[in-house]
Amino acid sequence: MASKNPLVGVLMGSDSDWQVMERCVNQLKDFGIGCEVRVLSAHRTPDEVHEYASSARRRGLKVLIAGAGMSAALAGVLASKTTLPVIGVPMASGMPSGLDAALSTMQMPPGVPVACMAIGPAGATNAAILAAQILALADATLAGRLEKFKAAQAKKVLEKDAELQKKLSR
Ligand code: RP5
Repeated sequence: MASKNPLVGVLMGSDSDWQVMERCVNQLKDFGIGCEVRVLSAHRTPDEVHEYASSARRRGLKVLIAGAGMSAALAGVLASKTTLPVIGVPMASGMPSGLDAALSTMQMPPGVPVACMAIGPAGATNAAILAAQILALADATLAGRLEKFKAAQAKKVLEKDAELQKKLSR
């Protein structure tokens, strides 16, 4: 799957990660950000991962997002072969908590940074928002969409608060 001019590459280590990573892709779409989506594994298809990361900047991509579980190496291996910002999303597909993947994603050695998100669905959504915020540094229209997103999010919480206050005062 690929948009016409993808700015974000969304990768996942297995198609079993798609159910969670779909949230990331949907959030990018909501912001109007073109992306391409691939299943590539740092352990099972290392050559393809290297090739993807090495060519990503040349092909016009600006941010890479990698979802992976268990001994999650995908984000780190991408980061080792590109100067683009890499965002990692740990999947809870190994240890029930996903702690294995979270540690693998966040414990990168100095010199090879990966921005590690929360485990699972929250991380998948946040990866898209962080990618949007990076792209918005040079895109005022996108920055405006992010402002609206944050305002709508705050409005929802305040509405819930008002509802709860009403219930409690009965
Ligand atoms: C990781 O191993 C993948 O990212 C996935 O989360 C996990 C399990 O993969 P499958 O055995 O379901 O293909 O590399």
